[in-house]
Amino acid sequence: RLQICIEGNIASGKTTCLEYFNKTGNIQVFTEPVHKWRNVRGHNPLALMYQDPERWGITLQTYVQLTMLDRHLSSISSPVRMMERSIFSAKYIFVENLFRSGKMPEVDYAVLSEWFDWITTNICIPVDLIVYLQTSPHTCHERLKQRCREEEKVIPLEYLVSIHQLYEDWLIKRTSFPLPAPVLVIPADHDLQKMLHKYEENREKILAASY
Ligand code: DCP
Repeated sequence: RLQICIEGNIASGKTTCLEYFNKTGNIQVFTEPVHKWRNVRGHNPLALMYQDPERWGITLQTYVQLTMLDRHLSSISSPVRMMERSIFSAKYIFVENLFRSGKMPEVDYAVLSEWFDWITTNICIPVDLIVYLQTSPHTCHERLKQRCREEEKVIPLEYLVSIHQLYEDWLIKRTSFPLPAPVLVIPADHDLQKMLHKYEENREKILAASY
């Protein structure tokens, strides 16, 4: 079975990419469990994190780690599965960003890291390919403004620049953290029509990773 993870900055177009592949053949697609992060037993840890990252960062990221693990391990019937982001980017990009920007206390970072290390040492999380939707932070900022998700209204351009830099260090420069799989880069600053065309172009290459 082939496991593909779609990675990219906030509003880089991951959902559109997954929707494209969802429509075209025998691929099981999992979008990000963001609805869970906005409502866990009536609480909204995503909103809380944006309001006060020092206090609520660990709360959101602990829950993200659980929901990602659940996604990675869920059983499927089709030969190919695709998911939005991964437990790896949750840790290497988002937790790392909170910590490095001084918005996560060192003890919270230590506890999350211990959890992450335990999980990745004791549980096999197979990933065969990472598809990186590479955007400029500027494009993402524009798309964010258009999309108007309530929680995300507070996201400044600098936040997207930091996330972008962490992604580039991890997937392009390869200087920060281990890569769980080979990386296919798709430039993703283009409009919807052109992006759909690009997914079509790369379709074979992406699915070929299974053979
Ligand atoms: N988020 C976070 N920590 C994580 C993962 C995500 O704080 N470990 C936040 C960032 C966004 C929200 O969750 O505010 C949704 O994440 P995505 O960017 O992955 O989802 P999008 O819907 O923005 O993806 P796209 O627009 O590319 O389809």
